[in-house]
Amino acid sequence: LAESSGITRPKGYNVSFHCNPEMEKHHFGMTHPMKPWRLTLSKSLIYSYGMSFAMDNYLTRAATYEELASFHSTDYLDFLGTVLPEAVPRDLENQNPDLKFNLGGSDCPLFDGLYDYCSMSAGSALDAARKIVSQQSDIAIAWGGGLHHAKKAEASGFCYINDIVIAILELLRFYPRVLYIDIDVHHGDGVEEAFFSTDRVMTVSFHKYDPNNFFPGTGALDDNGPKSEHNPGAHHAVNVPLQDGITDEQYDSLFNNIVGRIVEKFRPGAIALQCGADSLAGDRLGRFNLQVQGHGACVEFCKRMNIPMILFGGGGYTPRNVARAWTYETSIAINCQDKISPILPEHAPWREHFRQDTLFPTIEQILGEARANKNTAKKMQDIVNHVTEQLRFVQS
Ligand code: VJV
Ligand code: CA
Ligand code: ZN
Repeated sequence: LAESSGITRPKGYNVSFHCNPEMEKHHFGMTHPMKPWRLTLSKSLIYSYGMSFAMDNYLTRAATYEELASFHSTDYLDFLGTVLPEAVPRDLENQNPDLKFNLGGSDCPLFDGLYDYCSMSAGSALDAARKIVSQQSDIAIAWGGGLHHAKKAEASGFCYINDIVIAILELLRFYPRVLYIDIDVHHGDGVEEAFFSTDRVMTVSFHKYDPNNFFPGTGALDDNGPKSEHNPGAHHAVNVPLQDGITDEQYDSLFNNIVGRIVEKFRPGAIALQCGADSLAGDRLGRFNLQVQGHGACVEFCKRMNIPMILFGGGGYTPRNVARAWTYETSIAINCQDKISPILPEHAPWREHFRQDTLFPTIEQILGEARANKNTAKKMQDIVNHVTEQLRFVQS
């Protein structure tokens, strides 16, 4: 299979792929936008292309309580580990005085096996981080991670455990500086907040920003870390607020410009890239016009810098497009993006679920008509100018 598809191991570097099929079986509820099954769909497309032959594949374990406690409070973990789905009365969601930590509402419901689901997601992320730290992998992939909203003692926006923060803490045992980049359509608030007071992590999130109408409402251009000059974390949070309908061309030019400058100045030893696929056109919750190519171009840009990197998943609420993006991005990691067929493999499971048989549907195929683009050239330039100015305060 690998030979017939022309996919071979990349020369001179290693890619590892970390997943736990048990994680994919969990359910947030019938109509909840977060569908762990999208991980099964993604993986089956990746395997159909024969890409597993070009990577080290690991079945990951669940993270231990102690590992989760490297970031989360034990009060929160103890509650998460013992609360039962029955704790939510069906007609009184969130009214139950026994529910705490923002658990049990419609965004962060309680479901069977919740604690297992969370510890598996964190386990994949930690395994990926350890492969990077031990230098056995140059790129480690954890599509089941990327749950960037979870706080030390609070669930938020479909996220309960912040696997990214836990993985970055592991990277910090070895690397003096880590760069976190977030291309999910939502602001990466949980990761930003976790590293607010250190200059060893820079965070940069690209997101739709509309404080009153789009979750979580934070991430303005001038939210750049603690204002106090005595706090080393000052200036180490970069926020790129965007509007509906941004295109591949605009996004990629902004991404390359901003990430290029940050890497030049901050010189990270490792990169953690959250690849939330809800920034794609046609996403159930997203508002952008990105295509699989434009989303993947961000991964390609980061890879070309030759810095050890973890690729995390994240959001993504139209599973067929999530699977396309994470498949294309896996092919970029193993450097076979020019070898794989743009036509989905004949034998790909759920092939009819993809609607079109291409890996790269056009905006017209996805949406009928493109969403209006509200991002002006002036706004884009203002963002670049602000970040350029901000970086003057970052020590190299
Ligand atoms: O906008 C919100 C919060 C509300 C309260 C809860 N209602 C349902 C929605 C409005 C203010 N939450 C966002 C959370 C987005 C999380 C994104 C996570 C990630 O991609 O960044 C990383 C994994 C939101 N937007 C849409 C919904 N919640 C939503 C939740 C549902 C739903 C439909 C939409 C929950 C259950 C059901 N339908 C059945
Ligand atoms: Ca983001
Ligand atoms: Zn999101």
